[in-house]
Amino acid sequence: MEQKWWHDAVVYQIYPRSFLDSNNDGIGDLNGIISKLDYLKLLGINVIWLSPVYQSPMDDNGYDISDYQAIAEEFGSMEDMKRLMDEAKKRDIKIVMDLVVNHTSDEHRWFEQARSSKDNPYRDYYIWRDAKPDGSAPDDQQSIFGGSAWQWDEQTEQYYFHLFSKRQPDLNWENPKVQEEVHQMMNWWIDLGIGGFRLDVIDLIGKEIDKGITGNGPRLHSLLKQMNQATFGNKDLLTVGETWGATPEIAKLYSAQDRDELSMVFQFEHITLTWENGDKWNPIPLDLREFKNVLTKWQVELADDGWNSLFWNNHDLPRLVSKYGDDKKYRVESAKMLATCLHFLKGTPYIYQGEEIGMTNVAFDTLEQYKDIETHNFYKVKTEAGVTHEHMMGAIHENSRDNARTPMHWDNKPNGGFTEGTPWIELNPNFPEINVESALSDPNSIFFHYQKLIELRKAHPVIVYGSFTPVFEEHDQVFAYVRELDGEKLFVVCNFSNDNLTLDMPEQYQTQTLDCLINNYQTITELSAKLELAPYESFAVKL
Ligand code: TEU
Ligand code: CA
Repeated sequence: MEQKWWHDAVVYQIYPRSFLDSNNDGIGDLNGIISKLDYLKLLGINVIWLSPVYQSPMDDNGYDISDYQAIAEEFGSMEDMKRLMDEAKKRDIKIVMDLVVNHTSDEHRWFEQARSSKDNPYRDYYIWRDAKPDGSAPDDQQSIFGGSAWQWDEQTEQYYFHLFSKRQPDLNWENPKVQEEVHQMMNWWIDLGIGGFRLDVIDLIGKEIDKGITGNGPRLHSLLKQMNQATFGNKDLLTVGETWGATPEIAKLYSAQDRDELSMVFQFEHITLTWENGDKWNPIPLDLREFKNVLTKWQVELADDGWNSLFWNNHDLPRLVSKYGDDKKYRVESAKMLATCLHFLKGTPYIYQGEEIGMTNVAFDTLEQYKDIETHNFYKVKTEAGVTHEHMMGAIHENSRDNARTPMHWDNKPNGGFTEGTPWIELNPNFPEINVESALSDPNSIFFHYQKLIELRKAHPVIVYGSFTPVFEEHDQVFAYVRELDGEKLFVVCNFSNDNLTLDMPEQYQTQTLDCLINNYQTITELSAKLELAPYESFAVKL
């Protein structure tokens, strides 16, 4: 496998709205990010994935773009954006832009043109169909945000298609003009000096509407090859596709080196294990055996071909320590364990803002305190279908996207130092205990654990390129594995439970000479016949 700069990189995702507000209007902004680049440098990351900062009416917090080549006023200006890129570059940090091209905002000038008349040259940039004879929608395809995927347009008397909110009309990727416009826009950003793209719901662009195929459509990979050739192909950028429907086989189509499509994709198989039948509003407990099987499968299947993205959470998902750890008694231990578990796997790790200080899910009392469009749409859809308010509030507490979107905790001052104004969404009330200032003043904090993990990845090629072999495969509470490269062998053990455990250690791993790389309780000095593990204990040792 040809080595790439992003193989040993660690990416940090910023959700700008919730990161840091520099002008006290209650909304995070680009100047806020610039003022924290030294903090990110201290953490050690190489790349920032910036959630959308483009001009947008903010129906979906910027994932509804009305101008791809302008910055939303509330986030700053194009000058600020250029300054962010310059300042990041000085610190060897690259900026990966979020590319949302499955759809635009209904305020994008292409859509304004398209909806103005049936024969407008932009009409075909979007997907229009006639009503059925009885006036109803062309078919019963559903939006991912709930309700029909078809919206009636009064003026031109046709329906248009939207897989997300009705203010996010889907682009028609069958139209070569759409492809060209998007490629031009991408090249404009590449020329500005960005480090790559995170491609939002990219597996939807090959859709065949009339056959009801949305994900993994027949033209998807040829579209990506064309995009690659027309834009980032020979530019050595990091490109990561968001692909909810990827299996390892599909992931290799995107990311195998001879395919010339993307660097890597985000797969969600490990995430949806806690959703009953794929429904996040029916959360179910984590089955660690299943979780291990999924992660092991991805490690094994992409061992020689393709590349994994490694993540536990993002701006759409609950906080990792609440979902997979213990966000109360063992918050610090379990946050470190989860970090160790992920950062010793093969692939490129992603850290979501606040993860590095162990931020937790929030549980607002009322629906009104939530701001997310998906949360509100599904509350309505589900309660109208008979689901109780109590059930929905429980599901929202577990899985609402706003768990990830409450503002970053910088210190214990009012609003956690995020803003001196009124924050656009309330803070998690635990900010006085969990914040950056206190993390930086404690050498044993979660923050410094992440810093060490990032350093270790740079220092040990075995973490980046080594083989992966699971250990204790049948165990219900422990995820353990060995990584090996050119005679260097690492052994990683993670207790995912709050129990004290005793395991029988296979003879081959018993040793009195080892080097403990990282741990979250005592330093490991030897491995004997019995392995005693404290709640959420984890370590990585070099055998
Ligand atoms: O997410 C795609 C997507 O499918 C999610 O909406 C997902 O179904 C849900 O949030 C799971 O919790 C991407 C972006 O990451 C998301 O923020 C956008 O809202 C969406 O696309 C539309 O652009
Ligand atoms: Ca602001």
